[in-house]
Amino acid sequence: MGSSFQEMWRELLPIGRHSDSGGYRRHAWTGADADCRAWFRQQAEDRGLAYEVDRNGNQWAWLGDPAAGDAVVTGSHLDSVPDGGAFDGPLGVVSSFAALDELRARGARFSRPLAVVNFGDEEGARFGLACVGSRLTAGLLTVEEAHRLTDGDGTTLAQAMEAAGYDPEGIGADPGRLARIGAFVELHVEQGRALDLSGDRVGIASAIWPHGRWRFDFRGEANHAGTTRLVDRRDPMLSYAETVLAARREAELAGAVATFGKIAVEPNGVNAIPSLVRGWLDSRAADQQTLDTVVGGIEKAAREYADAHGIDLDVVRESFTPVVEFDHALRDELGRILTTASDHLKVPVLGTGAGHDAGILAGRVPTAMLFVRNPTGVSHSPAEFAAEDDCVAGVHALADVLEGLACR
Ligand code: HGY
Ligand code: MN
Ligand code: MN
Repeated sequence: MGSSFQEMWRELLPIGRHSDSGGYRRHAWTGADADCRAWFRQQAEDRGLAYEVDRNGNQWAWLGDPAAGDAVVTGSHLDSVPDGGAFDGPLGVVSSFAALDELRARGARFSRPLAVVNFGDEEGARFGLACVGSRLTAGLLTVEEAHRLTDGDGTTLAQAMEAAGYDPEGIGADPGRLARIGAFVELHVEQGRALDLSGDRVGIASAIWPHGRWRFDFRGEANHAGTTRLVDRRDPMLSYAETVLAARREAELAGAVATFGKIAVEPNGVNAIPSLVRGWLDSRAADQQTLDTVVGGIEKAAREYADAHGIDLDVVRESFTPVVEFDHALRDELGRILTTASDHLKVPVLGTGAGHDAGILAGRVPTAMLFVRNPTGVSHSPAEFAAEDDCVAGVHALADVLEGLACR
């Protein structure tokens, strides 16, 4: 198994890696994404698995007959945030194939169909909405909404899919496909240090915090940076900057998180007062009420700052994912399987503030997640890391889980 994991990992490593930053730019429907998809297809074919792409561009590799139903599905995503790390997403896909190899080496006999999946556009780096592939499949993103998505250059999702050789006319909810899934298990690198602190290699997910993305458009007046008196300016950058500080304050007060990580400025000239500052807020909290309080507080502050500077403000919620509680029965079963298989291994149960395709599917099929230790907790950064021993432990754990679920 170790060698199959390492070989896959080595093959995937150079794809979409930016030479200056060392981070990954595997954005949906780009050349790097196509290379990742070609890699997935090759893995499926090398293993004699039935390869298919669903109507939303998600890739599947099947062992057994999907039509038999009650399938056990595992996998994750291969796309990345801008300058992302190597592990967020790919660790789950590579571990899925490696776990399957391990089960075959063990001589496992499968009583349920098994599939490995690569969900498209999990990070939403290009079109601004996370988990597009799984949201469409689950019917949580309508076809009309999907067709309204555009990237920073004005390319629509449909145009991007078409350019990549996929049919955007076919996208939409896929309840028949979901009905054939009995359980979905996503393995993921931990995006925090809970496992490092507890001294465990592998954990099980309990819940995902509710989270969303809001776009704040501050509109003022473009003018000359050298000749416009300070008192005459309508500079949206000022209210934006004050709003960033307010976001930090509100999040601290509530024990939540709030981040402005992306900004667009017009006209974006060094010597011009901006006419528009567009900032995207990502905010997450342990519960809905707290999240509402935080975002409400940030918006209220933003309006006050905008008024004070003669700035027009529009706030649009671009996406939202409610709290996700993973299926308790499946979660307990994973705990039982792992503690039995690994001779009473301690497997902590952890919540997370990160979104996942597993969270999107959780409302439709029994879903669970495994986390693999991340010694620094860093994620969405080139510095993201997991030790090879821990990745191998994750593959063993996933193999045990798949065997426990699909071979009984
Ligand atoms: O943004 C997130 O939480 C996820 O990594 N897509
Ligand atoms: Mn991510
Ligand atoms: Mn991820």
